[in-house]
Amino acid sequence: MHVRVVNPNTSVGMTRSIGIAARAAASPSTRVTAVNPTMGPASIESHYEEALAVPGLLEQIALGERDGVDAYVVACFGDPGLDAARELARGPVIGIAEAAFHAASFVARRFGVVTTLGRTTGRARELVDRYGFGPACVEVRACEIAVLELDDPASEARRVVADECRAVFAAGADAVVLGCAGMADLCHDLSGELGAPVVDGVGAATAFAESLVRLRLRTSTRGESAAPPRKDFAGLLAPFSLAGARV
Ligand code: 5HY
Repeated sequence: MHVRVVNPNTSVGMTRSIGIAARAAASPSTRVTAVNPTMGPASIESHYEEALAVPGLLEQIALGERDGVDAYVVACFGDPGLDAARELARGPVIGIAEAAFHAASFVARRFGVVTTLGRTTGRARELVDRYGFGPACVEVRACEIAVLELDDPASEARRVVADECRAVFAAGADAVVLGCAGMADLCHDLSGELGAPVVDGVGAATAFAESLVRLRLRTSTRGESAAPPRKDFAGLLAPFSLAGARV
């Protein structure tokens, strides 16, 4: 099978590390390709950047459909464009936040989230509630570290993330969800150091995507996830006009 992991921002270095995390979670027989759009923000840390990342994400989903991809991962913790991607894709589309919350709920009664900038905690809390994990989520904490700083070996990121994980456990959590695709490479070391589950959404989403394909489950073509109706798009978005229903 072929799982395509889409980093919706345009930072190639982050896409590379996301691909490494995804392949580590996938079966050896699964082909995992990690891509990012050629248009859009270098990182996603605001509603404005999230909104402007979605066209590039959807373009990558359309390209994946041409390539016969079996399932997709939206590798950004805000799960941007997830519902729209599900209208385009035949196979399953998994957001890393949704996947991480589910994975945490399978191994712990209560979990917390450690994310990047404080301004992103509102979206994280909103997704916790949207996906039905409000009662299970004891805290959402921010490291106040920029997404692209996570990739900088000279930064204090790893220490700060570990400190915030400890604070989440002190608040009563039994597991921690890492709130950024760029934290994926910290997951296993932190889990060992802290002696409790630390969940990375990239790996969780990749594993869930594989399982759904194995279960022969595809995104429904009914109701809200049916293909969008034909419609003209003007201006820069003219190429996003769709030919019609997906088969
Ligand atoms: C992410 N931004 O996973 C989110 C994290 C965040 O560019 N990739 C990004 O801070 O919301």
